[in-house]
Amino acid sequence: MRLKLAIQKSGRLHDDSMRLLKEAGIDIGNGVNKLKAEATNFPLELFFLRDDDIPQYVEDGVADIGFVGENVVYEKAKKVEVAYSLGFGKCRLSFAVRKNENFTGPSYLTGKKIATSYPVLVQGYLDKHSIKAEIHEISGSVEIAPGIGLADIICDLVSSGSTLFMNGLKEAETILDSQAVLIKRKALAPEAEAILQKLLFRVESVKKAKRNKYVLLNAPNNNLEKIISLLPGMKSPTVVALATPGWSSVHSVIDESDFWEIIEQLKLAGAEGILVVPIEKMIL
Ligand code: PRT
Ligand code: ZN
Repeated sequence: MRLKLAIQKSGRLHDDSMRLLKEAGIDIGNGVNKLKAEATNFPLELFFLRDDDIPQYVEDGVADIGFVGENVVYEKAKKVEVAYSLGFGKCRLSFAVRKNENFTGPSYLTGKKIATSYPVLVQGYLDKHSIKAEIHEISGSVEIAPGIGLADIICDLVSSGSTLFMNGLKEAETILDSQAVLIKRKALAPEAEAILQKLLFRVESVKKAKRNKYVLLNAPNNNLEKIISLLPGMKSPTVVALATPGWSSVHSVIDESDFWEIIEQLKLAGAEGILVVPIEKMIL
């Protein structure tokens, strides 16, 4: 059997979804049609769909799993499970007001006209704050609504903020932080679940590798202990004697978030010839 994965046919999530599969060592054959494709070296079948339709297809079992934005998952509110955060497609769903206006908090929305493609999420926010406002659902170009007098406020996805800026709007309040996630059907067959676990194991090792760097450096033996203490490594650093007496080569793995600070300290401790190399896969 094959695990059936739905991904976006074209759009912002398509390329990153395909890249992730490739990095996980999964080759996708050239599909005979544009709707489906099969992996040549992994029990996976791909369906190319509009992102809005993916939760429904997963709920119905047409696909077992899907890659889709959390914004779509929560707006569609289908019976699917969010199983894993994929780390791409990051954005936020935010209210935005005209740039000369002051959003003073949720009560500011009372009685206002709000244009959005996310009526369910916006209504949820209004209900949570016991606020009554008018929601105008529009499917695209939400940012032009205040300019043409259709709405006072919008609620739309933002990433860089330049779309809002170009339309004379400013971000006021975020109601959802979103990224692409892996959703799965509730009650997946055990065989499908086993393939999913294999896929997740690969995806996780790709993600871990991206967060870490392999570091090689030369250390004077008289300060070797200090240098080793700065480098945690997966177990402990590898130390190899250099041909030059009194020096060793030290190899280790460090986390991206600690990276610059550790490099600074290593230099202060006398480390030289520091090489930092990307890691392709990391299996712990
Ligand atoms: O055809 P299909 O229905 O599949 O695609 P679509 O047009 O509905 O979606 P698409 O490809 O635009 O976006 C797919 C997913 O990408 C979204 O559901 C989000 O999860 C994610 N994503 C990440 C974004 C953005 N960033 C984003 N910036 N989706 C849309 N935008 C839009 C936003 O709506 C606004 O118009 O980009 C504009 C704002 O961007 P900035 O950078 O100017 O702030
Ligand atoms: Zn869409």
